[in-house]
Amino acid sequence: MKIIEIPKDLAINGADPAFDQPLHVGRPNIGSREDFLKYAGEIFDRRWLSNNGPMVQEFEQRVANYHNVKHCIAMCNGTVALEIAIRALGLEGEVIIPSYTFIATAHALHWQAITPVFADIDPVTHTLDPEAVCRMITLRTTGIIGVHLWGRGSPVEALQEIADEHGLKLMFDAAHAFGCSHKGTMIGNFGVCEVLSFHATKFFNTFEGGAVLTNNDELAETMRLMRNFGFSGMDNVIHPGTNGKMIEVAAAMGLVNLDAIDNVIEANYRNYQIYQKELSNLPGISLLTFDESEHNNYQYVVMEVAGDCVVTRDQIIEALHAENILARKYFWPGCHNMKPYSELYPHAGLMLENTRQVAGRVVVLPTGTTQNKGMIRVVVQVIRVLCGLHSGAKKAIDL
Ligand code: T4K
Repeated sequence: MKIIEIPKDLAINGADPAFDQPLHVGRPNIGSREDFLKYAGEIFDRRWLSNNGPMVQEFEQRVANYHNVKHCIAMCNGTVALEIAIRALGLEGEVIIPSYTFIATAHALHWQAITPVFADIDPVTHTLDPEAVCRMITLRTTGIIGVHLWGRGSPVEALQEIADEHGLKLMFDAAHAFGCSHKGTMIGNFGVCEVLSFHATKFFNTFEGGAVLTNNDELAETMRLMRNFGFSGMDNVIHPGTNGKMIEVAAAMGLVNLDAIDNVIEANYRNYQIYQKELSNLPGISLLTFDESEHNNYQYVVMEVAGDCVVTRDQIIEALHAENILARKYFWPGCHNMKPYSELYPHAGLMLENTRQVAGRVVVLPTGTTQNKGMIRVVVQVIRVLCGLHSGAKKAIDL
């Protein structure tokens, strides 16, 4: 049910503001169609579709160069890349991760009979709180997986210190952090390795895809074996493995999207600035900021709705959805409240107060190359009008 009226003069691409196409979080960014079709033609001509083909090799080189890291091992998706990295590192027993992340971080461990132990986050940065990590270490702990949530670096130095002190392996789920840096160093250079996702909804996509970035030669070699059933040469299997390979057509999409990356950053940054400007004076509403001295992809516009705001987070989500604006409550309610973890570890929430609060106040807003200024202004208008209605204002707050 519609909750507010959008002013008729707010045209979106010249169309009626009551647009039929929903505005999604996660609309894919797609580079040049012509180049993609050219690459697809080359793939057909070559009849080399998978198994470490030339496009995958070129793609890996370019992604590694982009992140200034020695190795990029491309995979079929981010989840399998996480699973392979976890296995290649020899993690077992318990591994500490945030609960405030996409479920894949936890599943990649559970899938391999490793216990994900959920540590709380910093309520300001939304990334692992090093002190909370220390509290969760036991004799069974073998590793820590930090998540660079929203593309903002985890506290890598503090986590590395903890890992070194306790003899733990440290790796990162960098699914959101393609092209981002931390203290001037590109993501991909922290911990033993870092895992990217190239899912359709990500800043950078290969339809589906993922990769592990590492500077460790031996680990890179092991993961290359593991993603291809452990094959070394034609009839020689020398390692346990699975099928984690990226296919050629996915790499082609990646090459095309690498060429378009500056445009995507530009669009995301423009959208982020509009949101920032237009929402900044609404009491109880704030946007998560980015350190502009770093490389950022600005892929996630994260709005937080404080407890003293005139509307609740869920009222905002409801109003936006009623207007076909599919904003998301990422990563509510936290992995520990989802199965099987809610049943396996029913008391995990006792140590996760910040996670509970942050998960209860976040709304992720649509952005990307498919959303123009007019669309962003409609999203803003819905939020402003809703706040205006609830604060008893006689008329909607003007843009
Ligand atoms: N670690 C972290 C921290 C992650 O965030 C993720 C993935 C992973 C690991 C695992 O990486 P992958 O194995 O996925 O490579 C989406 C994505 O499926 C998931 O990749 C992503 N994180 C997560 C944050 O978002 P959902 O459940 O929100 O997907 P869904 O189907 O609801 O799509 C989101 C929105 O995007 C929808 O409103 C529709 C729109 N959309 C989606 C697709 C696929 C499109 O417009 N076009 C499309 O092609 O998880």
